[in-house]
Order: sequence, then C-alpha cells, then structure tokens
Amino acid sequence: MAALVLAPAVGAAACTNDFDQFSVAGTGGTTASSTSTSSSTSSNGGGGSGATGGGGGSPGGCGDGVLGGTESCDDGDTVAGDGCSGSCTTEGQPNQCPTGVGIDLSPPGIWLTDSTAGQNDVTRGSCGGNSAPDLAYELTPSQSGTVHIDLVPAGNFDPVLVVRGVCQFVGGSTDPFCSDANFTATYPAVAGQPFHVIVSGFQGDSGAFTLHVYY
Ligand SMILES: [Ca+2]
Ligand SMILES: [Ca+2]
Repeated sequence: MAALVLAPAVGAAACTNDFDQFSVAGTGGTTASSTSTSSSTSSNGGGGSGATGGGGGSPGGCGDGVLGGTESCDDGDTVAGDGCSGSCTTEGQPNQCPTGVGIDLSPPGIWLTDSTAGQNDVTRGSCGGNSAPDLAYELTPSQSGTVHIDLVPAGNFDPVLVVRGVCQFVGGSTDPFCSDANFTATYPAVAGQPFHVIVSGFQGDSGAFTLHVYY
C-alpha cells in the first residue's frame, strides 16, 4: 500500500488574512485538453474564458467538463449515479459523515461547487476545522495515479482543506493533507480505494467554494 504522505502539510501556520487574492473567476483555465509542448500558436492557449461564477456565459453544457453557471458539479458526462447527476447536480449528502458523497472519479475529473454555510459540523481536520460546518466528498478513483485537488474559496471564506482516506477525524492522527493556507493538494490515488476531500472552515468560518479534483 502506498504511503499516505503526499504534498507537505502546510497546516502549521495560522492564517490571519482573508484570501482576497483567490477569486472564483477564472478557475476554468486548466481543463483544456491540449498539452502542446511546442510551437503551436499561442492564440490557442489563452483560456480566459469567462466562466465566472454567476454570470454564465457560454460554457453551459452539462457534461462538457466545465462548471457552468447553474451547475453544482460537472464530471464530463451526463451519467447519473456517479456523484454528479445527468443535470449536473451533486448526488448524495456531502454534509454527512461517514456517508459523504459517493463520486466515481475518472479522468479527466470533476468540478464541484457548493457552500459550507449552514451545513452540519460532521468532521474536522488535524490542522483545524473544529466547530465549523463541513462538506465531505468521498471519491473512488477509477484508476491509480496522482490526483490533483484545487480548492478556490469565494469571497472572504477562510477554509480548511483536508484530504485523507476516511471521513471522520481520527484523534491524535495527522492527515496526509490538511491546510488552512494552501489549497492545492495531490493525492496518490489507488484504483478502487476511496478517499475523502473535506472542506471545512478556519475558526468556525464557512462559505462558498469551487473544488476541482482531477488526474
Ligand atoms: Ca458544464
Ligand atoms: Ca455524472
């Protein structure tokens, strides 16, 4: 079994500032499929496509792998029962633990957006998240490999991002990834072995976010 150590946990530092530099706008840039290495025209690589949260705009289709204006998730298909419904709404109950949401994680990955405001306080991370509402997503990888997790909080939300095998916090343990300051993580996914991505709040904070989990 692979060691659970991944990206260095940066959880130690208490964060004092709001993350004003994180804007929800413009998170769509990484989904482009091209990995062009060389001399292709730079006009293609731009990607400032305005997939900002509220507005909408063109990236609308459910199942196109881009989070559109009214979608709460997009996993690149319109198949139901895999964590993201055929109309791109999140399936399951991410405000419960250990149930969480059962998501079939297959390439390229899944976009999720939600808010912890008003949710249940169901778990926490080893670096924080006490007495804060949480949303917990259980993802089952279809294949082994490095999975990337990017969390972008909206507005002044001061989150805690946790990535680990189980939903519930195990007292005295240290999570493979837990941070209130660094919201980009990787996880060594093993096919068929579920893991959890948990969004909690620093010092009880709550708010909206966009989450991208991808290979
Ligand atoms: Ca979409
Ligand atoms: Ca689906």
